[in-house]
Amino acid sequence: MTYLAKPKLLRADAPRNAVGYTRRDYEGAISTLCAGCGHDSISAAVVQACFDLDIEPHKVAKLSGIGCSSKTPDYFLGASHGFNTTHGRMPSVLTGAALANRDLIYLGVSGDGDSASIGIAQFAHAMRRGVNMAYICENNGVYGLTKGQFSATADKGSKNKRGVVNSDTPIDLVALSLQLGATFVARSFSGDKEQLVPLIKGALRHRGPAFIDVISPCVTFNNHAGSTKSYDYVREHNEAVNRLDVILPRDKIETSYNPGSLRRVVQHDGSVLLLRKVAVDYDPADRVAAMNYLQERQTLGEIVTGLIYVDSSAEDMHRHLNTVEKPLNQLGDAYLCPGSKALDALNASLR
Ligand SMILES: Cc1ncc(C[n+]2csc(CCOP(=O)(O)OP(=O)(O)O)c2C)c(N)n1
Ligand code: SF4
Ligand SMILES: [Mg+2]
Repeated sequence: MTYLAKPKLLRADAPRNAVGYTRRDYEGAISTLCAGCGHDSISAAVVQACFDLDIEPHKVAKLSGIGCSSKTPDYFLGASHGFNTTHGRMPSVLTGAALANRDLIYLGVSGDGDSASIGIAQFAHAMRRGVNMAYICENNGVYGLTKGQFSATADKGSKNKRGVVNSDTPIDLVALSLQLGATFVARSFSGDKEQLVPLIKGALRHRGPAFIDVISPCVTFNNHAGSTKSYDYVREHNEAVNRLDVILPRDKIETSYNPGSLRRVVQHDGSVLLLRKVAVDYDPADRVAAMNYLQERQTLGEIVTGLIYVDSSAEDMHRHLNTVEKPLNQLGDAYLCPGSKALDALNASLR
């Protein structure tokens, strides 16, 4: 295995965030993906989001499955916890890690093959169980790593590089996550950093299952005319419903926008999602309306992007299961083994 480490040279005047880290501290190994792959832009957006949010790198656990997309956690947050699972199994491994230690920020990275084919059941259960995580699907409509077969998110009628037409109905992971109970749902484009970085920030600060579908062109196998996941196609059909800013509790909200075109959503941790409306009638707090809107726009051939749904008072898996707050590896013997009297009382309560 080749591991390409970045040189450690750092400018003395490199800007530092509130916890003393430079942007470099959030980077990882040098990417081995194809030059121009959308996935590399998503990695850069993750680096920017974590730097801006003043997250300490050791407070993050990044998990992925298998695919070019699932390789990317190696290219960012080099000082964070990481686990590259098997194909489609990121959600269950992440769920287990989150149950053992709820103190970390969980970031799951996956691809459309990893999430919508082999891992679709895992994806579904992580959403419906309310796992507290930011789940990013780097969606290029193909299995990039295994040389460009159509994935389950490829649009019906779209063409592969050799001109073969896809005849299967696509799975829309955004629509599915809404139906399954995700409480922060967004779609973006790897070529739109201005939209993507705040969405990742909002997802990382959200308590509950936050899902972001990022259309991320595969320049080697799916960037030709006839593909609906190419740079040109997505730029031409991208319909943003809103634009997001994330304001941390310590920051002052200063904006020059007309209040009528703004919506403020306060999350559990006090951070504020400031949504600048683009589609004036769009309400991101209405799950059913969001589902209808997606369907309507999809039939018109549009790709809806932005923050599609958010429930700022959502509950997560820890609340549902009443889990212990302390990480399991920090619980002492007295807590884990309360003695025979406690066991007798427990047994008696079950008789
Ligand atoms: C159990 C299993 N089945 C199949 C494969 C082969 N395989 C590796 S990656 C992949 C698809 C990856 O597609 P996607 O998640 O969309 O990632 P991309 O490479 O497009 O970013 C497949 C089918 C595997 N590694 N393991
Ligand atoms: S094959 Fe496609 S998805 Fe994989 S690195 Fe190359 S451009 Fe990216
Ligand atoms: Mg893919």
